[in-house]
Amino acid sequence: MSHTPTKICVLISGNGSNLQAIIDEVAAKRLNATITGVISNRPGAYGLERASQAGIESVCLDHTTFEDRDSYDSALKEQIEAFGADCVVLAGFMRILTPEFVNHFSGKLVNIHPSLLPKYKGLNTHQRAIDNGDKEHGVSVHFVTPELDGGPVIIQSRVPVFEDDSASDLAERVQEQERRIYPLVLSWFSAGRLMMRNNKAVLDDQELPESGYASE
Ligand code: NHR
Ligand code: GAR
Repeated sequence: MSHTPTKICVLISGNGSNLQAIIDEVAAKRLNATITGVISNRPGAYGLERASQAGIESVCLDHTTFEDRDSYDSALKEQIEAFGADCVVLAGFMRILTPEFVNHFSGKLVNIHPSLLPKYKGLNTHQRAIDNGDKEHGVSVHFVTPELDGGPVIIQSRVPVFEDDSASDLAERVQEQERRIYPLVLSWFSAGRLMMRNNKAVLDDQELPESGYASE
């Protein structure tokens, strides 16, 4: 069955390697979607350059030029609506979003977080995994809810932590997995197979377990 392409709006703050992975999957026709716009909260984010290279509209909404979180988030909401999005993808987006914003896009808003949630919510996850002597680390894609990094997990991918890893070694290993799983999740979403119901992630009408889809 074919569907109309899902309209995706991607929110970034930096490099945009996840954005690039999504751009590439759309270009390869493995993801039935259109990226209608990219928004960065940071001027000079390299992801803005990637968007322009791919001919995608992009906007910088610099949070430092807004009075408070409410006014920032309402500008963000208007810009997303102007792009006409069915799905809002946080891809290295570094601003906490207000409950009003999150609830408005409930079920359409996803994030990729660099840890095996519920471990290491928040920032500096790679260094925290190393400092705790973890043998395993990874990444989670989850629906965004008002609870920071607390929304239902859709999928996780695990990587080993080696003895002499630096945080950037580990980040690189994790990001290799990110580029695999984020487009996969978006392909489920665009096929109408993935939704959030009663604060659970549901794939093909089945509630996913706490750690999300069991890949391998
Ligand atoms: N907003 C809500 N309501 N819920 C979530 O689950 C969210 C969210 C906004 C962003 C991404 C998240 C991550 O994957 C995310 C999930 C930023 C911070 C943060 O502390 C924490 C978690 C995440 C993103 N940001 C600081 C702030 O004051 C700014 C830090 C900076 O600019 O470097 O917003 O990790
Ligand atoms: C990714 O590793 C993502 O998991 C992480 O930032 C990186 C962004 O990379 N996200 C967060 O830490 C969110 N707070 P990218 O800009 O190259 O996609």
